[in-house]
Amino acid sequence: MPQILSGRLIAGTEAYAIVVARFNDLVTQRLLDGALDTLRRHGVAEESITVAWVPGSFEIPLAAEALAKTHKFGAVICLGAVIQGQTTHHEYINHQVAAGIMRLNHEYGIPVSFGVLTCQTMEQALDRAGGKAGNKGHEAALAAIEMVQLLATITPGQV
Ligand code: INI
Repeated sequence: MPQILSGRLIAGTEAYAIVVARFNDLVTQRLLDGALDTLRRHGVAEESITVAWVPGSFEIPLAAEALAKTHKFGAVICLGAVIQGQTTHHEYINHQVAAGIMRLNHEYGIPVSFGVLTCQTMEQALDRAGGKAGNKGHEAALAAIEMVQLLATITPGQV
């Protein structure tokens, strides 16, 4: 029989940090609401949640790193909404934010989840922030909980 490891979706006592970008806050406030609702529903205590607002998605990795560095959090959830404009500006933001967030996962060994929308239109973004395509804030929070629980099962001597 193989040993099957998977993270339960019941939060433990770990604290969670959320970094959320103010740019396009019509969308990001909804992502934040989705993430908070998910954390609460899965058992994270109110006092175990910290929310940090940053100006735009480009600033997310720096704030997430500062939070990870405190070693107070089991995971950091990153939320933003990059919407394509008339130039290629969004491409630079998207790539750097995704790479920055991935780097933090490896550097700090905690889940730093990617709830940053990369959309062509505001309509697409709203669809993914509680509209007809779900809520990516919810997904990012759920992924963070699952990964915290999974990593807790992967300890030397247990696997
Ligand atoms: N930031 C976003 O979060 N979403 C966007 O769509 C966006 N656009 O399109 O410009 C955006 N720009 C701001 C950027 O994240 C930084 O805050 C800014 O460049 C200052 O560093």
